[in-house]
Amino acid sequence: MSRVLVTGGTGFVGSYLVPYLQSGGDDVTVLASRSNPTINSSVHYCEVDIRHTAGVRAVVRDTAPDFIYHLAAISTIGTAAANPELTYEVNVLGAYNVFEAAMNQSSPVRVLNISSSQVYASAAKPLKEDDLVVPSGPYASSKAMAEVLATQYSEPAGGGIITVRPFNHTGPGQSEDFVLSAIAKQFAEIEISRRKPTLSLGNIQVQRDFTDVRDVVRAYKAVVAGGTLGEVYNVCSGIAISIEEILELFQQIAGVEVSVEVDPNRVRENDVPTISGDVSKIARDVGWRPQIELPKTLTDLLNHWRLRFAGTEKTLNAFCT
Ligand code: A2R
Repeated sequence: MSRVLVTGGTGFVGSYLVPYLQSGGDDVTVLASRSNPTINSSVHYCEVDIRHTAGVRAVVRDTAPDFIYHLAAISTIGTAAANPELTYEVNVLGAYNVFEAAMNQSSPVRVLNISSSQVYASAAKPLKEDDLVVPSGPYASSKAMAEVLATQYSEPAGGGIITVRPFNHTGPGQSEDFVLSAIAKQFAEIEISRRKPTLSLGNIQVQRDFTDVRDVVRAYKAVVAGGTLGEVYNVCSGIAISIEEILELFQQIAGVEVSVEVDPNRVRENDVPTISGDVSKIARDVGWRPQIELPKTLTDLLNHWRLRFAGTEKTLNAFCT
């Protein structure tokens, strides 16, 4: 059994990662600025702001973890753009606090640093880990800065930092700030006649690389177990699919035909037409590939919103459904 600290373990990804780690026998402690025991009552919670250097150090010292999954962050591009100062504090100073606390333990800890595909410069081909990093905006910049910080720590015996760059990921319970959850919600509203069969969306021609959050948390554990210290790994499917194609899939799953009206608030200026990742490094080094097909993810997303509207939302634990 390993002792594991998950920062940001109350968030969307954390609500999948924590039970997944527990199901493998790990003893999990969650650090977040507010506790949320409804997600999982068998977890130890530490309410600490990640920006609080001494608080983070105390949690790491008292928990003495073997591994830290550092998820805590301002996690959406929109919130980051509206709150740049907070974003740099949480995403950069927060990462610094975690790295420092981990590497100054008497037995240095292995840390998984969650970065983002957003750090890459756009390119018309699947992005590889050694492609150019040219972040744009506070979210991507803050993630790139945390990556640079991570490189400052050489491998203390047993410890060290590995970085992952997840591409778009989704699954039941994700906020409607994210496009696939927003679409699923609108389909569920159409089904109960809460909305006419017209979806309000941004640019549906853009192509993105989507992975199911349940595959993403498997990737994180696999990288912690078998990844090389100091390395960076993409977490992606390697498949670019347009929002328009995804709409087709949703229409088949729901058995509903919809039209689309463009919401100017959701259209991003200079939206990159295609973003996809190259999955070969993580597949080669740790043997991870996504297993969940997109139609299954979309069905589960839609069912989640259906249940919410029916007032019977289940406690999120995808591994028990
Ligand atoms: O602040 P809380 O209690 O709502 O917890 C959130 C935590 N967090 C913080 N924890 C401590 N001190 C802070 N100042 C602070 N600010 C945020 O980070 C929550 O548990 C987590 C963020 O969850 P979500 O917004 O749902 O993000 P998601 O999608 O789970 O993303 C996880 C990671 C992030 O590093 C993203 O940038 C990356 O994956 O894509």
